[in-house]
Amino acid sequence: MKITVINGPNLNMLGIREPEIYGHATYADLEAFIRGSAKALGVEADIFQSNYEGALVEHIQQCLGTADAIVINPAAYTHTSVAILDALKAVGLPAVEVHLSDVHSREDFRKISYASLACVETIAGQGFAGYARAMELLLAL
Ligand code: CA2
Repeated sequence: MKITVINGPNLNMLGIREPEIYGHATYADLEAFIRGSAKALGVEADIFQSNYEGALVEHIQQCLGTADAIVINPAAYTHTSVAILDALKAVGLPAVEVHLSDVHSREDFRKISYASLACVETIAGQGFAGYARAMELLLAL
């Protein structure tokens, strides 16, 4: 099974700022965690990060025919992007939305997720473990 993991804007800043919310681990640590979890589950993981909405949309589109499922943390675009929602709907692959922090216990605007409308599940507040859980869920589908 091939799973594409897509991370949105500012996640490349992990470990550099706001450790009280996102922890001390870096984006490279997150990539290593995802690769390790994928290996343990016996799935192939392709990991992509961008700060640009259009690049995220294009990467979602490229999943058509190249991936079996998507794990996505759209970061701030979660709360604003109809384009990312439409791209997820367009490819029609099973997708799970992941957030490192518990978006439901933060500011009101973080409680709104457009991406969730195209996802089978949302996992929030579990840190890196949320990505492993998302891959596990997709494998079980
Ligand atoms: O909790 C999450 O995973 C989020 O998707 C992270 C986004 C935020 O906008 C969402 O509401 C929830 C932020 C991405 C990471 O931003 C950082 C900023 C500074 C330092 C480290 C990370």
